[in-house]
Amino acid sequence: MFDKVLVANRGEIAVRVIRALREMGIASVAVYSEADRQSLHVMLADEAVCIGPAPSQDSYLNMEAIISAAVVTKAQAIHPGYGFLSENEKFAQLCEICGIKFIGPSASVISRMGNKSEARNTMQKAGVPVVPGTKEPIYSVKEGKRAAKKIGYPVMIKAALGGGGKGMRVAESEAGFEEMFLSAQLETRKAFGDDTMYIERYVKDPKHIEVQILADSFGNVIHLGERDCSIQRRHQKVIEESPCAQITEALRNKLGRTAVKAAKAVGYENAGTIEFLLDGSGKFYFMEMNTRVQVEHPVTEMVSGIDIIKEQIRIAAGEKLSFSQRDIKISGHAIECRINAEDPERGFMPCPGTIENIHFPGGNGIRLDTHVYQGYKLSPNYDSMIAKLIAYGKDREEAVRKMRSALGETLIEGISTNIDFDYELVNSPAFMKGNTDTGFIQKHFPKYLRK
Ligand code: MV4
Repeated sequence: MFDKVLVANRGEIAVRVIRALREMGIASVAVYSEADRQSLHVMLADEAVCIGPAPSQDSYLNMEAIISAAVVTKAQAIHPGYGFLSENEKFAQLCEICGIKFIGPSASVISRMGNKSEARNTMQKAGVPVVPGTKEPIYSVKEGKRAAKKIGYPVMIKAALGGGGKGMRVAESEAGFEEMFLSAQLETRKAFGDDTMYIERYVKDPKHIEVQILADSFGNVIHLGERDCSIQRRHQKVIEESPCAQITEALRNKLGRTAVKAAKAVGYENAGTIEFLLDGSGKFYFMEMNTRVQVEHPVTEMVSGIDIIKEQIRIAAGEKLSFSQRDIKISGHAIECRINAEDPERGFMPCPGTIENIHFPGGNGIRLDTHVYQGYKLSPNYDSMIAKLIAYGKDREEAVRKMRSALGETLIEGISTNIDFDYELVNSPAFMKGNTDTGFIQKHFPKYLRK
């Protein structure tokens, strides 16, 4: 096992990883930007190294500074968290070259899954279902139109290097294709310096279901069941839960087995997530593979009893998984609400400021992952998520009741947050029925999508 690990991240996930390291008896090294001197992850780590100015480009994305911090402090491994460098193949490669273990999959797997079109082809070859679509990269309107006609409208135009909704457009018919294709391609070129596109049949209002997998370096792969992350606002997840409320046990098992097959097909190592779209008729399709730990991993931890961060560290240290699929038992139900420093009255604009007063909820089955505290100053340089509230109950109804109670108890003064919005969603009849799909907010809360 490692003696010392560097955490190349900030915020709640850095705190989460540092706690896991401490519990495992491993020393932790935090890195921080000039804006984060007073951050909780800096205070909780055994050592901390300043890696640059506030802008992420100059600090949390500065590979050389982070590698240098690991070398100077003699850290043997780096945990990248999510976001920042977590899915950067060059960073994983740089770690490999410098003899520092990157806690995640190999650079080559990150790269192969980072190209969504290539990932699609790889999965199709492995027998994992994908939405009918193009195999060859598409660069022009002419090629695109020909492909779309074959697939059948409506189609979804996507960027090979896309993700999070960037470079993605729906074309309802051939008449609107050119405009949609060109705007998606322009967005892609600007964002990723690449204009490779692919096209799929459009699936209307699917559920976003993702399966958590763990793979060790001996080829053992298991899954920890699914999460329903359908409730999103402008491609930002708002509420996640596990298990999904509306699928059969047969479908659940099929999703799990398919995710394991997908991970094995790419020789995956460490924790990963396979994203699927599930349509109204129960058919599901591979979308993307996320080669990192996810924001919403706690809901899976609550229902499986497995500490995903600790497993990531054990796997990276070369340990075998200490359990098999048979040992995994999913019980109860967990729901997560993201708490963001943003103003629902102003189109969910991020609104940094100082947290003047804060009261965290608690009690049986309540978990709160956060890096903020009374007096904490939120920097405008980073993501607006300030906390994740997770409620665990013996069944979905109990989890919903606990979440409702815990949201009601939460008090954050000094900044605007989306807590009331979370409360409204959780209390809606549609949510209580488990009636989630990616059109949920559009359908039930259209006022929150205007502006
Ligand atoms: C789709 C789709 C419908 N049909 N692909 C959005 C981000 C990226 N991960 C994939 N996304 C979608 N791909 C086809 N062929 C609908 C979405 C989508 C979506 C997916 C998950 C969660 C929320 C979403 C909101 C809008 C669209």
